[in-house]
Amino acid sequence: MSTLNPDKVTKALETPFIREMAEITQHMWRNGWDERNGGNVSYLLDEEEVAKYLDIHQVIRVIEPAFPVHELAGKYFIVTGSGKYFKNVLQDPAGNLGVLRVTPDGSKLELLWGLENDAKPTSELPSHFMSHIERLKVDPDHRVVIHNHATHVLAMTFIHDLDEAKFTKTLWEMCTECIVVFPDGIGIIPWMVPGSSEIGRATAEKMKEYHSVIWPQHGIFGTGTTVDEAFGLIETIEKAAQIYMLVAHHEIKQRITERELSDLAAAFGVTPRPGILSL
Ligand code: 2HA
Ligand code: ZN
Repeated sequence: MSTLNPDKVTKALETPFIREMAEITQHMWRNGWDERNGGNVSYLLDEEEVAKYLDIHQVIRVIEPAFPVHELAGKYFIVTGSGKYFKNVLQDPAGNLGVLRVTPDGSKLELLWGLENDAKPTSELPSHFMSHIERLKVDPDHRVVIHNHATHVLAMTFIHDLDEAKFTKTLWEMCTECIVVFPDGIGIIPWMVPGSSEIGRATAEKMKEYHSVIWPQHGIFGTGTTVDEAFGLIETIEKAAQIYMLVAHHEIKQRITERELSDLAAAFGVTPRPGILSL
């Protein structure tokens, strides 16, 4: 690693979206969800917000994405770097994160800040970009995609049926707040090679209907309108999966019933995805 200039790091961390990225990646690493270079984050930014802190007319270099992203033309993102460790983001934001703008024709990415020493954007950029495209169609306020290797979610994919309805119902049953936090349930794709456009397409297909998608024996994608929301969603799913892994091999003496899940949803004004509760 190059020698770090403490003033440069401090200045970078004064930029709200850089600080948010540095803090959230640190949280996830401390949770044990992002060993080595595991995990990646992308966050759609407003041009005005970026222009407050960075010179948006100064393109550092041009990066070729795996495929053109016309739907995201002109949009700004802050993303984690390929092969970078979440553990290190806070101490070296510019080496581990980058701010990118998609060119007007959607064919290239312009680097405006960070990704120093010729670093590249996350290897999962196809999944992130395709997920942003689909989530934005459903919710214009959508902003954030987070991928990590949440431990108990991953563990659960070894021992639980991967049917989305069954998986979702089990998670809803684990903690009272779950049905309120993710009434739309959880999407699950088959095991696939990561980093590819194929896994990106499969993930994004699920994002048409779900805020969160599980990659069996790998990890989870969570989305939201803010970093807190996307992270909070993953945290809640991970907590439910943890409870499942704690109780799965024990005799269950009582549980939240379907009637109670229904009552809960009604009390909090959410509509559970149809086809999961049999009431
Ligand atoms: O290496 O998590 O899915 C980053 C990843 C790949
Ligand atoms: Zn991963």
